[in-house]
Amino acid sequence: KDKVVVITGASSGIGKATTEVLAKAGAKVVIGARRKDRLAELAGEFPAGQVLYQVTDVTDRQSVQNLVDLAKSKFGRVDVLYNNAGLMPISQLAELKVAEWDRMIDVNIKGVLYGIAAVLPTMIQQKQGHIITTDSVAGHIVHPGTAVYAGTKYAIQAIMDGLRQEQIANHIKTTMISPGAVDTELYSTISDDATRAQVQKDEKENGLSPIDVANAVAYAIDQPDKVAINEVLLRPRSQER
Ligand code: NJP
Repeated sequence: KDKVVVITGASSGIGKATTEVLAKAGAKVVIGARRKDRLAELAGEFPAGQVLYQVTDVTDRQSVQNLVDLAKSKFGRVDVLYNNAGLMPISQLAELKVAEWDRMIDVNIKGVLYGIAAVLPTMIQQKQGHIITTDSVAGHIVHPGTAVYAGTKYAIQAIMDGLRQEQIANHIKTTMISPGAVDTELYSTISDDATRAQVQKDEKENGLSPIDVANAVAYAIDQPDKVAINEVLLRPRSQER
C-alpha cells in the first residue's frame, strides 16, 4: 500500500487512471509525461507530496533517468516502474509513413528500454522491484494497418520475458498489461482522419474504461512476494480479436 511507484505516460488514459487507483490506495507515485499542465492537475488531486510530477520525454534517456532519480531522492527507493507511455499512429505499410514508424519505435520500444535502464541498477541493489509495461492484444495478433504498432508490442514481449528470466535471482518481477480496446486519447495519434474517427468511435462505444486496466495493474502489484503476474490480457467482452 505504501509502495513507491514511477509511471510514464501518466497525463491521460491508462497512466492517469493507474495513478489515481494506486494513490487512493496509499502509494507514493512519481508521474511523468510531456504535458506539464495535465500532470500538475493530477498531482493536485492528492495530499501535497504524495504524487510528484516531472515533465518527461521517454525518447530521451536522461529525461527518464531524471524521473526515476526524483523518486529515489524524495522517497529513497523505487518499488515499481510502470512503463506505460505509448502511441498508435496506425497505417498500412505501403503508405510509407516512415516518420510515424520511427516515432512508435522510439516511444513504444526505446522508451521502455530507457525505463528499464533507469531503474534496473537501483532494483538490483535493492534486491527487490517490479517492472510493468503496457503491452497490448496487439503484442499477440496483427491486423492490416497495425504491423508496426504490433511489431513494437511484440518486441516488448521479448524484452520483458528476457528481463524476467535474467532478474529472477534479484527478486525483480515483470508484468505486461495487455489490453484490447480502451477508451483513451490513443486514437489522437492516428494521422488518417477516417481511421482516427473510426478508432475513436470504437474505443468510446466498446472499449474498456482506463480504470479497468488500472485495476489490473493494482492486482499485479498487490500480489505476495512469491507470486509474479507476468501478463494480464484483458479485452472488452465484445471484442473478437
Ligand atoms: O493512451 P493516451 P493510452 N514521452 O493517449 C504519453 C497502450 N494501449 O492510455 O507526453 C512521455 O491517453 C502521453 O503523454 P504526453 C498504448 O500502446 C492502449 O491508451 O503528455 N510520455 C500520455 O500520457 C500505450 O502504451 C490501448 O502526450 C509520452 C500517454 O503516453 C498505453 O496503453 C490498447 C510520450 C498516452 O496516453 C497508454 O496509452 C492497447 C513521450 N514521448 C494498448 N508520448 C487503447 N487505448 O485502446 C506519449 O492494447 N506519451
